[in-house]
Amino acid sequence: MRTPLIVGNWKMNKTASEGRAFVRDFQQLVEPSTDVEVVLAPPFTALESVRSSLGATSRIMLGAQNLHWEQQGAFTGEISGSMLLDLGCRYVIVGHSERRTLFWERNEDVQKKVRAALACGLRPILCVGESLTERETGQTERIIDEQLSAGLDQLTDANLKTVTIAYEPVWAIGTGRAATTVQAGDVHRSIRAFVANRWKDAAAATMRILYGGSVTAQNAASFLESPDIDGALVGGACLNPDSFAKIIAAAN
Ligand code: G2H
Repeated sequence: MRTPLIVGNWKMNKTASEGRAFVRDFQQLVEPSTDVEVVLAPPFTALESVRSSLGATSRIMLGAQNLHWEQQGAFTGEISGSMLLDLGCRYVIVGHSERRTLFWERNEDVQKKVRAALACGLRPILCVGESLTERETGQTERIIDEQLSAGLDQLTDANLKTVTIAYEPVWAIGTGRAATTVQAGDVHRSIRAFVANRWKDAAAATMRILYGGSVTAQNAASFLESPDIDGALVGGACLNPDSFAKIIAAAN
């Protein structure tokens, strides 16, 4: 009952013209399908070229990798949710571990960003995940509960319906060392239990929880077969149209 969602997080890769070339190749490989939702999340500077290359009737959606929590004002270098919405974004990634670790985003900041996204009609993809030390010292559940508590704080049932969670173990990101399906499945189940506990079983049953961290065309199917894994947040492997198309095919 949960439509799989595959998100390509381009990170700081591809210029606007490279984005255009990607879409041209990618659209030859991906059949429009109602069985899986696909989101491309290029850098801000390529959003417009990717949108216009996709065309108005494309089923492939646009997402951003970050937003500021204010709508406008003196915040040099920042981008607001309404600006992203105006560029055609439907989704926005919030609290990615690279934002948390390299740009010092705290749970409080992530909370404000989730609320800002929802306030302007964007669907947040809230990223959570533990570091290797946290996993090895048995803190995985506590860390993720803290990230979820902050990120989802005081959300109404209606708001929660538009939120997606992405579980990305920090030690699996860009390292080529993906979590096992058992490790990912365990955490996904505990995330769903967290949501069921704070809201309702129905909210937990409809919540999409993606796995991210070294997903490839080779390992995607094994993750997507797991009943609690509803899609993937893909980094490195989404930069190549062929490998990203294969990951989408695995979700179909
Ligand atoms: C995790 C993921 C995408 P990669 O950051 O968000 O990247 O697939 O390169 O590990």
